[in-house]
Amino acid sequence: MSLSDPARAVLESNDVDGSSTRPSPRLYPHQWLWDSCFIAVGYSHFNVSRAKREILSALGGQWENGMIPHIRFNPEVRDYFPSPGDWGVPDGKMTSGITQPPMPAIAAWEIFRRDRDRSFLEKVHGSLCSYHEYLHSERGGEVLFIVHPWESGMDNSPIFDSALQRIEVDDTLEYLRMDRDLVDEAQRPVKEHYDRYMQLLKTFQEFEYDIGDIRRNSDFIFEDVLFNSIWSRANQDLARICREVGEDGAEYSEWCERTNEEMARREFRCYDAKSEEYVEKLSCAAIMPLYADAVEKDDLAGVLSSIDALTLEHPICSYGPGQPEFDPSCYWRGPVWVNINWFLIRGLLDYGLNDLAREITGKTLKMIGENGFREYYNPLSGEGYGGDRFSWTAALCIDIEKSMVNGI
Ligand code: 9WN
Repeated sequence: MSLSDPARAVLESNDVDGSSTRPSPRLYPHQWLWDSCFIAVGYSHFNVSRAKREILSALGGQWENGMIPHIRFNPEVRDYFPSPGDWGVPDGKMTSGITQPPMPAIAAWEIFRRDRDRSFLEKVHGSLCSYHEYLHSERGGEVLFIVHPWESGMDNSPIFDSALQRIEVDDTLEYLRMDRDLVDEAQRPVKEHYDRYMQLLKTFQEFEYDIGDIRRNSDFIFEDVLFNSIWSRANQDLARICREVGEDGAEYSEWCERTNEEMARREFRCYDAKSEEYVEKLSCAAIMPLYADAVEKDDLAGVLSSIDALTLEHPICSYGPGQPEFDPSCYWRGPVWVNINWFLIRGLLDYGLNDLAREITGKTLKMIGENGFREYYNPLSGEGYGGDRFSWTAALCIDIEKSMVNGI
């Protein structure tokens, strides 16, 4: 039975106002940046104008300096933590003060592939360029740094543990989490992590969101391979968008090349830019260079062995089994996430590794079919966890099912 119909119903039921979507009805009641990009990819298959509105709404939160925030708050919802007040961003904007993996150009290109509507690209092109200019000039150029684990989207991945440990937490730090009332505590980040997430928000406010000051003073400055692989791919897509609207996108292609070269030179390892140490832990970030087209065809052995090491009954783990921090039920410390499987399937197809792509596609759809549109899943049992009726799981399920039908 096709999963696309129930998936579509999930997306429609999480619709807020015809132009933005909650990632999950109760746990995440606002609009998140990379979630909306995945959601738009799903919508592009059955309601392309709704897909466009989702992206335009996410871009609507863009700051004057080009940064696109990771959350756009719905002013009518008051019971989510951290609230706009906790972020204290300049000019009282109703957004968070950090970004997320730079997916908008990728989503815009996916939408364009469905209906070839250049006027949509013309509408988003300026905003996408200023976002990329911001990332390039403010976040390090070749390989970008992130200033909070939330920017990676893989919040409590063990790859961030030692960087987070450096952060000293004020005695005065007080906050009230709500996620633990909605989801089993054991499946969410622990208090030690939350304290540090919140301490970072205090640091940002202390430096009035000036990224130069934050770079010099904050204890968390991290160069993540997932974020950078998406950055690279987004530059390829932005170059294509530029060409479609009659502009020269060569600069973005160059940025993509340079990021790929530098990631390869670092053997695709994440880098703690504060302690100046490579992170040797195996996480799902290791598969992302395939999506960025950053791996030479002759050098595929390394990434294929990472895929193998991340594969249990239900591929693929967000963190490698066998390492001490692995936990099959805790968020980004082991569970399967459908967006990561989607990146992997796309990357494998780009490299012509169709058999493996087909295998992972089949297993992903089976897992969703048996366990519902959940936020994340146990890689051993397939049990679903976290938010229910999770939007990006539904959206990407539609896209994955389509690619299956189209014959991989
Ligand atoms: C913080 C919305 C977001 C995703 C992230 C995921 C989780 C938020 C949280 O939910 O992060 O941004 O409260 O934990 O880790 O990838 O975008 O679905």
